[in-house]
Amino acid sequence: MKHVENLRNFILGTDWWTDCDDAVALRILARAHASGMVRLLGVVINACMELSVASLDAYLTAEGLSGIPLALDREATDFGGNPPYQRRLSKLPHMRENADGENPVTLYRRLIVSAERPVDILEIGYPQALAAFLASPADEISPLSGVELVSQNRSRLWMMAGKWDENPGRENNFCRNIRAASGGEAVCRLWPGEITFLGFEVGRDILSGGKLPPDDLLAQILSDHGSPGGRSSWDPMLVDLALMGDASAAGYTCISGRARVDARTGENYFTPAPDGPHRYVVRKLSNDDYRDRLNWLIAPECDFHAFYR
Ligand SMILES: [Ca+2]
Repeated sequence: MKHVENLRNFILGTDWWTDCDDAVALRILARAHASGMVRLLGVVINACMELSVASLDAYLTAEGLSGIPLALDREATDFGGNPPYQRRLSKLPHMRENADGENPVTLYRRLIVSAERPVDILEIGYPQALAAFLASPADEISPLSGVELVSQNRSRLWMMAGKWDENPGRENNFCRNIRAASGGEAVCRLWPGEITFLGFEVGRDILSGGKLPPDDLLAQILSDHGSPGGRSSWDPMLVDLALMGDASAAGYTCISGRARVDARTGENYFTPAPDGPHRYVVRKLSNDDYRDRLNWLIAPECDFHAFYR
């Protein structure tokens, strides 16, 4: 285990919406937190349905993370679709409902101001709440703007979004609606440091979660989603990449440059440049290598410390 003073701090943004790979990703993060490898400071839900906080609070509680600060973007009700696994989760023990969810901008500002170390921001959902934080002005929490807080903290951003093997590319987290597109444009323009993107093309063909025992809660979520044999691994691959903290060690090469998102369409563009602030990852291992790694990380018998040592 890494020494406690070297603990990395994470804040996760998740849509917790119609896809189930967020739940796979959260299991890995919960284990990283429980094992003392990182400190998960809080979670921002950036798509809102009536059971958003109740279902996520119940899942986090079941995964050993009760009481973690939770925020909810209550305005983000327009993504469409029918979230398939939240109702069953909301019947499990939990303490909080939507009314208890903090304002996302307040949560980002509060947690980053009080962090004593750089905070890694992980985003596996829609980017508008993160964009609103970046654009936030001075307030009673801090005299600094959101952008200034990120600069001062030296935060890094890891983001599952975009499709980078095409230019322009189209992917759900940027393209779902105008809220997602304008948020994506703002994050790419305003974020004052490094951004590492993991795109649609990276996770699509890696199906994880199909080897879980049937009585595992995560297996139930995958089944409720209609993916009992495993689901594309966009979000868990992003979390694993951020936990490794090093793209090469996590099994990727990187293309550096500058990313841009069209605020109206959500299409993403990339201009390569060796010294650019943005990069996207490209797989360098076989599909089976990534799948087996993720399946092990979520398995009941996984020795988490041994894996990330
Ligand atoms: Ca997601």
